[in-house]
Amino acid sequence: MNLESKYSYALGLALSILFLVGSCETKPPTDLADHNLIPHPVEIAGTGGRFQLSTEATIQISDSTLQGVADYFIEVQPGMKMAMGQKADIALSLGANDQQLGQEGYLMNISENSITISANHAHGVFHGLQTLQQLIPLSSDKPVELATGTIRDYPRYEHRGSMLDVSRHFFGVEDVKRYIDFLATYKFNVLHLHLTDDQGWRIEIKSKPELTAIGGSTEVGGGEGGFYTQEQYQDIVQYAADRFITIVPEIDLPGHTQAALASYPKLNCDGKAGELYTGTKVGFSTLCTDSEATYEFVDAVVEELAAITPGPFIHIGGDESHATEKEDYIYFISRVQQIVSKHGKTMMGWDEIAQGEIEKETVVQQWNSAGNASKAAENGNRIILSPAKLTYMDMKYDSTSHIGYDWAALIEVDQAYNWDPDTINATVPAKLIYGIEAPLWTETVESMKDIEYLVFPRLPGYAEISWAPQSIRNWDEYRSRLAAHAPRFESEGIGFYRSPVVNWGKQDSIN
Ligand code: TNX
Repeated sequence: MNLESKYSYALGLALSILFLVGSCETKPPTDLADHNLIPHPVEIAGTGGRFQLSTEATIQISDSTLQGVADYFIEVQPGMKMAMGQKADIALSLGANDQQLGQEGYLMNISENSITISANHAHGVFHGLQTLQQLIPLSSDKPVELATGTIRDYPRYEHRGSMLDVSRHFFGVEDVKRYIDFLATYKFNVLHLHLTDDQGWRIEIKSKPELTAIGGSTEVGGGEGGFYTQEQYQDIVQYAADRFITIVPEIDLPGHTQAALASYPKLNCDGKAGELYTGTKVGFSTLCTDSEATYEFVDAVVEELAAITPGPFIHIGGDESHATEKEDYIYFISRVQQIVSKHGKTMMGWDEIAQGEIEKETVVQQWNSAGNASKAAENGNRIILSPAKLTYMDMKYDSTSHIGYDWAALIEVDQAYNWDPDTINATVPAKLIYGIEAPLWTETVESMKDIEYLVFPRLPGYAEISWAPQSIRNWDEYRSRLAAHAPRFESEGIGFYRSPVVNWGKQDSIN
């Protein structure tokens, strides 16, 4: 090589490095299979071509029931518009003719001419659009090229949820909506709202106004608390439904009830109102289980809550009732079971409820006791897995986390991801695992910023556990996809925890 060609070689190399670095920022992968999708799709294959998506792309729907999902997509991808004519860049349709997709799965085909998403139900099309949104580079004000290929995708579990405790610290409607948006992006379909606890009653019950007037007036630390009017709750329910997310409301009984006991004297066995509580202890309060006034109260609450909850479930808590005698507890749960059924809903409860007689339809949420879950499984109940050691997002990541607890475990991002629901309980058959829920308890969580810090980046991992087949999950591969989501978190203003187990600097696409 002479000097001149050495120079031009070096210049060429420098230019191509520059180009490569630049292209990392602006171009999606050239092979669809090199995507950074979370959750990972069941089947994905590149076909080697390119599709150019213009900034003024048009969307077409085959069926008016898809209007809502198309509108939602247009809202989050400004610049797109509905196609009036025959030809569209993105075509959404029902009638995928693939039973295995169920209600929630979808097929996507990105060809050189167009993108099609088809499904059996609008919910599946919605999921396809969530996938597409992750494939489109951020803030794409120029036309973008997408790799061509096909995706066939459907969830592992029917119930994919997160729980938000709005009792220990109250979070307003806008915060809850932001949380719902987080869930929708990652294809969750349930938000479990922990609406009542010792420190606060957060849902208006019109026939029991003191519950919110007194019981809603404070929170952990003595702040002013708050509550949702029924109209606000219904607004949350609708916002969630627009994103195919079902709200599961929880009224925690018979323990975790100090806010109610402070509001209505007759709920106490001695007939005297309890004191409001703003500390963080658990297990000290109980409704009076042998008084009929208690069951009239529960009936009134469940009746109003059922009337404003379109989803099938009412969660009645049932955890940590250490102040209730075991036989009283068992009697109480069976009475509450009847009340929930009478109002047309299916009961859910924390794993302790399995100690008594519960109906087969009841869903048991395992957080602590594998023994309770096994008993429920013997009875044929469906189980939701929320093992505290693995899924409690209020647990610290490591000893340096500035908020959170550590009583169950320190849960680093890899530990949160690296487990198989099928091996949690030797005695629970896989077919009874209804799904996964990652709870966020808020004793130490005071603001949206605190929520974001504990939830991100663990939440996308729980999404993948509940969606993707175990056989395609692998931490080392997942963590580079997770790193590639950092710019997305940033563009949403999400203050996430930059876990040292993820190589945030090494992003191989703009995702
Ligand atoms: C246990 S989990 C609780 C909650 C606390 C949480 C704190 C469960 C069913 N009960 O009341 O907020 O621990 O980590």
